[in-house]
Amino acid sequence: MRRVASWILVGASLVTIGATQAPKSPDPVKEKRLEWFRDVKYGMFIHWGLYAIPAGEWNGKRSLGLGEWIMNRAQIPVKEYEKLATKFNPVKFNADDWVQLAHDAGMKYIVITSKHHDGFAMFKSKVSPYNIVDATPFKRDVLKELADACAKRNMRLGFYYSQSQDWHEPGGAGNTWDFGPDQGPDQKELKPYDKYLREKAEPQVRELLTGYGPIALIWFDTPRMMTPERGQRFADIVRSMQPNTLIDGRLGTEGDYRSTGDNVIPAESSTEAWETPATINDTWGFRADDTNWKSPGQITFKLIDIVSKGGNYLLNVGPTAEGVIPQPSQDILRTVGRWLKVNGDAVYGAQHSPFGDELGEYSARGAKDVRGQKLFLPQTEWRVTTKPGKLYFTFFSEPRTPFEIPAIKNRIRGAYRLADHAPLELKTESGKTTFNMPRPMLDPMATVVVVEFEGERIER
Ligand code: JFZ
Repeated sequence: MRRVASWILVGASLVTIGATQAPKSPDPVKEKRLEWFRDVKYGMFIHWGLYAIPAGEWNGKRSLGLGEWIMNRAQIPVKEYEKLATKFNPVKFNADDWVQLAHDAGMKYIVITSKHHDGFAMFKSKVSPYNIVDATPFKRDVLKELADACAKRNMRLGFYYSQSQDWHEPGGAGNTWDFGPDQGPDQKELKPYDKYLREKAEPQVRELLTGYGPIALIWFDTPRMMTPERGQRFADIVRSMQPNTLIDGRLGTEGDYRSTGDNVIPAESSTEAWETPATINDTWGFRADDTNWKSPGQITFKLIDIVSKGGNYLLNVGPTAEGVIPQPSQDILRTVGRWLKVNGDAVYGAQHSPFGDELGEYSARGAKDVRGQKLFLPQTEWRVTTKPGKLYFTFFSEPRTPFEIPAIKNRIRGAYRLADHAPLELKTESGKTTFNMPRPMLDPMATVVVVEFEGERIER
């Protein structure tokens, strides 16, 4: 077994994420569970909780970092932070609108925070009164409303659940300012961590798998102190209650797919199922001051880049305390959605590139990146995805010279532009096939050319 661990600074603390990659033969039950996940490619992440009220500011002072980490960054005592619940009243929340947005955006699944590190449940819970129904004036179970809205539109729904960090509970990991240091590695109980797991986290995961219909996946996160045994208890709950529910790569024991680091897109393809969780600006939970939006063009590139490497893109929005997804996020997502309506064949159900040279190359001078790994110099001119008998070349800029299709053994049958099915003339000379892109490119964001070949798969 190879253990891939990446370290990253989150807030003020060091977190480790491990994903175990076992080079064993694929488990057919797991592959069956993963079928839909491998096809959908693009999902909406939603980080929503009490932290949307301070929105990056505490006691009139800007608190830097991720919006949902404010309790930790500003070391807000539980007794203080709890008061936010009495003010949480997102009267503009409308589950149907959110699902409609995901649909318009071309996203095929939604993952929402059911409980983030702050410990506040965004659903009715019998095991802790610290939840949206029992502790807020709003009193509505937003997860239930979202589950109903998703069911109506055939949108798959998954729940993020912070299994280890819970800053509200003395036993949960992470709250050192109220409760002192976490349980040490010597396993001497400094804090009643297992009591928290058994009395809050595990029963809440059971609740999530009971009252909300079929759950597409549970997105566990930051597995501090998650020994394989502790992780397995969660896996057993999920498997026994909803055997089709996927487990992400951050439980602390083997899940169904690999989660990359936040906003990290791997340099190369992988046939293993994987997902990049990513922000649309620089925060997950809403911050009033973060307007560093990625453009629709950047998002389209990242999506195609990810799909051409065999992964999924889980792109986040952070709704406000009123229950509104920020307008810039909506506009950006809908612009990408309009592109996908025309060009979605290159994405949904498509597989990774049969080539690879187009992605870029490692620095020949042996340079290292910030993580100390070999520096990869990406190329961004084009990407390719594939389906049986078809290659989808997506161009992000106009190739200056005739475009040369990488050498394949299959006979090429023809080529056309996906958006309008306009045929493209192919030239074959001494075994090399080229075409000229029509100018100007039809779409300033990206233009897809479909090349049809004989046979199902590319032979090289
Ligand atoms: C975690 C959370 O702490 C954060 O608030 C957010 O919910 C995000 C999606 O997940 O942060 C992480 C977890 C793992 C890595 C980076 C940030 N990682 O593996 O690089």
